[in-house]
Amino acid sequence: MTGLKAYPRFVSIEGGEGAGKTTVLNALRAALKAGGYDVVSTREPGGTPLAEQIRLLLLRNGGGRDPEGSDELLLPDTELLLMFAARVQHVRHTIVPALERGSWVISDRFTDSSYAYQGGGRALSQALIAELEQRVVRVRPGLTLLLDIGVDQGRLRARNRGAEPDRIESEADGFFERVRATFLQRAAAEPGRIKVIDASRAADVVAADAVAILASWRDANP
Ligand code: Z5A
Repeated sequence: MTGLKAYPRFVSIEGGEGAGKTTVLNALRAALKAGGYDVVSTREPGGTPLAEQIRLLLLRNGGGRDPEGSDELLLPDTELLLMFAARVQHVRHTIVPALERGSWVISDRFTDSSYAYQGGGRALSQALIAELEQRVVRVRPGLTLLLDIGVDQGRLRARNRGAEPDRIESEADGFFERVRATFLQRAAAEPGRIKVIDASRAADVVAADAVAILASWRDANP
């Protein structure tokens, strides 16, 4: 991981669909605030006005085609570059300024999602993703919580929410199996940073685990 600056107060939450990232993010935020810390919670793709516009482009569902009516497909390489374009805006305008002020930053997804979805799911080059990470992102979280859940269970939870699936959520199960496998490979390769949490359990149990991991991380990185 040469060339990447790790910020101890930068925490990302990763996982597949329906893993419960939103619930965990709220619990971490509440725990830090109760300890008197300033917290910025944010998400990817998104986190700045421009990056949120890029998110709309990435997630709108036309079966991969332009919903304005043309038959132009959003290509996998375009998806990757748009994810990184949004991330650069997010890092420079939101994340690094907050960290430099001394705040904690909790992000719902960060670069590990690009390795998992574009690298694993779409089978794009992991080396290219690493190059983009090193050259344009240049930062990484000190701590990443990976909420791991079986694809069927996660998709069922997401479906039960009742919202229309977005463009990426409309992918087949095999895509999400590759995403999950890539997240787990990354966790095995970086056990010091990426902590795996069994997200198949009840929401309060998962949140309590996440808060406990954050508390010991915070105590070790005051
Ligand atoms: N993406 C990418 O491809 N490349 C990248 O680099 C980045 C992102 C950064 C948008 O992300 C998409 O962008 C995403 C990856 C891609 N596409 N997909 N798929 P997102 O994070 O906004 O979308 P998401 O992963 O689909 O979010 P989600 O389904 O909302 O997941 P979640 O936030 O982890 O779940 P949740 O909203 O907290 O919970 C889902 C439901 O389950 C909800 O009704 C909860 O009440 C319920 N829930 C939560 N926890 C539990 C437990 N423990 N038990 C029972 N029920 C629960």
